Amino acid sequence: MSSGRDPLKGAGAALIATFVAELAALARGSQSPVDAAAELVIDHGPRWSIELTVKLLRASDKPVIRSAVIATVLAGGGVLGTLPRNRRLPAALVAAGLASVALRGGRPSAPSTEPPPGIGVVALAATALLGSSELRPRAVAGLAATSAAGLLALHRVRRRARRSVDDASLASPLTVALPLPPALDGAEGWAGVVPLMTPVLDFYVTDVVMRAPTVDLGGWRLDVSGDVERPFSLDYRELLELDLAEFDAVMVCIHNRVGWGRVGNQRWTGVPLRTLLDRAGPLAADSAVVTRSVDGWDCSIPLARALAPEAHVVVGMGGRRLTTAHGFPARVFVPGVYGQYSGAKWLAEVRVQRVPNRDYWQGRGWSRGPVPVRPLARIDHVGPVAMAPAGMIGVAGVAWAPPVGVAGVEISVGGGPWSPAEVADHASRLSWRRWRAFAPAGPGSGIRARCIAMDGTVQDQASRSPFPSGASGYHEVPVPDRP
Ligand SMILES: Nc1nc2c(c(=O)[nH]1)N[C@H]1C(S)=C(S)[C@@H](COP(=O)(O)O)O[C@H]1N2
Ligand SMILES: [Mo]
Repeated sequence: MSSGRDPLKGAGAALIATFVAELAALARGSQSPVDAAAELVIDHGPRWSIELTVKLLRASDKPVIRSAVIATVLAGGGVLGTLPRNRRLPAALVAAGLASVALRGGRPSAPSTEPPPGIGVVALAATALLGSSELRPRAVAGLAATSAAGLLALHRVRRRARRSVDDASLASPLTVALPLPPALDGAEGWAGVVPLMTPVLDFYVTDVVMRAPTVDLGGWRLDVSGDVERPFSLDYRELLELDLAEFDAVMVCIHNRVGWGRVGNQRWTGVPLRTLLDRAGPLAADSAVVTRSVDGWDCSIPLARALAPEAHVVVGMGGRRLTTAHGFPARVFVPGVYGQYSGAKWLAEVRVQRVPNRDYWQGRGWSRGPVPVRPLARIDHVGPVAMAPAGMIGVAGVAWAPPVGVAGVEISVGGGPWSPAEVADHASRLSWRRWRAFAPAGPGSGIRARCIAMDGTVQDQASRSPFPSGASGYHEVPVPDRP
């Protein structure tokens, strides 16, 4: 008969098993099994659950998914603990077998990141044995507490590996033959505007990996291949020896809601994608260019778009090497299309394909790409500013319309007529443009802003959520009662 304490004992044993599995994975230099399970959830979870997670948690979705995986393992252990003792081991082996198969069938990742086969089996068998043994609950509790501490320590070890790559990146300036003039737009002293260049460490991060891969430069190569005359590959040094250039551009995630910050502006360093494609010689003009990362994530753009001057293989951000979160050592970035259509971070391959590719996000119901970025204005500040005329408050924000650029921004107070805002200089049409205006202070009214693109397009007023082709509608912010 199972005693009332056995579910707890089972959960404790599951925690111990998780620690053992994580330890073995780290020793083998492979991916964390917990992370592999979390990525299975990301890859195969229903779309609404992923969208809800992104919506509710914004930036902290990954730790929450990871905690949910661990909670599920603990609950599983608890359930095993309630089984009659002689059933626990077979049940655990079946669960472990299923888990190992599932984890192995994950992303077509680089071999070194695959979770080790069989680790789940060993770990869960250990769980079952512990759970069914005559070990005193106290002893299990002690071991479980040690395992919890051990899991945290392992998490830190993995994080430290990433930090050391990032520290090296941030300390490595990239030199280009023709640097751009300093990024100034005349809005430096404006109250309430966000920086023209989003600081690298504040720049939004969107990806489907639980941890950014730490690519070892010694073994890294970029393959340019597929339906081309002369496939070739480059190592990091050879890539940096190509003609690097700087460009300023805004990157927008299609998950960005109106008024949100899944968008950032930066000065990027890279080599035109065209340089690589011309060298390889695509066989057919109607091909697609698929960019694939070291962990198998992919997206594709039509060849014509990949040959456009703004399309780049990017190696730097803010004048430094890329950090791991943003795709070290290289990524593809095509300004003007949403991030998920633009290119892979942790780039491994640029492949020209005549047959269409089924991109990662396309497989999840999003619009077939490449979806162009919708012109949008965002209000970042409404409030009193020095020099405001009597009864007026200051409004400030950014607007973007890549690749054509922002011609102007207009604001409307309380649903009234649109009036032009003052816009800062627009050094690059790919970049976002800062703006400011004065508005009469008054209770009960909202301020709206809209972007007018250089090609005359006026920001779409229809309110849309991000799925399936990007959010639209006006950003509206209430006016404070008093100036
Ligand atoms: N390898 C890889 N590249 C990727 C993604 C990803 O999940 N994996 N996400 C894409 C998406 S959806 C966006 S919006 C941008 C985000 O780049 P950032 O994290 O540097 O802001 O990267 C794109 N490239
Ligand atoms: Mo994105």
